[in-house]
Amino acid sequence: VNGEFNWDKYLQQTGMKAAPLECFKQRSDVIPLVNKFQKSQKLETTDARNPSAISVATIVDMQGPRLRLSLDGTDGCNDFWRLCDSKDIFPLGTCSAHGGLLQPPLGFKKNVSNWPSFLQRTLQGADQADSSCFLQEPDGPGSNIFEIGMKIEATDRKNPQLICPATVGNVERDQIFISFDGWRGAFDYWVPFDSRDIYPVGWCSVNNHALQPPGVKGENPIVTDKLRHLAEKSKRQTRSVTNQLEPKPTIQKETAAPSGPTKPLRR
Ligand code: MLZ
Repeated sequence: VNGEFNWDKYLQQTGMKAAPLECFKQRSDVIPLVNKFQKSQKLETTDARNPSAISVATIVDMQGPRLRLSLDGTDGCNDFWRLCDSKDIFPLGTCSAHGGLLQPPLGFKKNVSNWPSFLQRTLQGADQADSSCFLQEPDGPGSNIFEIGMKIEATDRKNPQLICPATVGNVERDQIFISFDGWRGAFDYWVPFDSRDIYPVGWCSVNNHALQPPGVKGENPIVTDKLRHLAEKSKRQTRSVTNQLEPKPTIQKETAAPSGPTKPLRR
């Protein structure tokens, strides 16, 4: 699925570490999410651009456990992706069961006064996603334990169909800065540590989702120096750990008792 890109090799080459699973809301790096949804099914979802409103959407594409949703009544320019265990998607009928009203989406093509009749038509005989498709969103980790320099997989928010290798470029309270490997910073963004747009290394491969290879525009200038420093530090740590594993010499060089004659050798 991931074509040429090989995380193991890449981590080795760069001397960097993958962020541990405990950092993520998306912990499943070994168990794939089961996506039982099908294209063209309808569901209810919060509007990505207006999260207080719930609208009707159609699944227009899928990649692994991700669904591309198009809000009914819009032109598709503001489609967005959700995981099949997102807490922001619901079976049809959920809104009214809770006494709510489905809202016309931002970008509704018609006059808002046409919404009730449009809604009725769009729901009539709709191919609806069964409630068994909707999975429970996992609990997030309680706190931000990401560290600068950790490698992750992240959604490219400018091309949200893409997931790309990235580096934690900075950490600030509950936010982390996503820095895409091999791009110059135009795609980078801050995100809460429990975001659904970041995944552990290996997530794409396990979940049958394409992973883009890193760009070829060199290292990210924002993090380059920090990362170089961290890479050096982690190499040094690895070395000193290795040293500790080797049997310690019983006699240190500087304090070593002379093994030869007690008097210094004359040269
Ligand atoms: N073809 C597009 C995709 C960029 C993807 C970057 N992802 C971090 C471009 O070159 O702009």
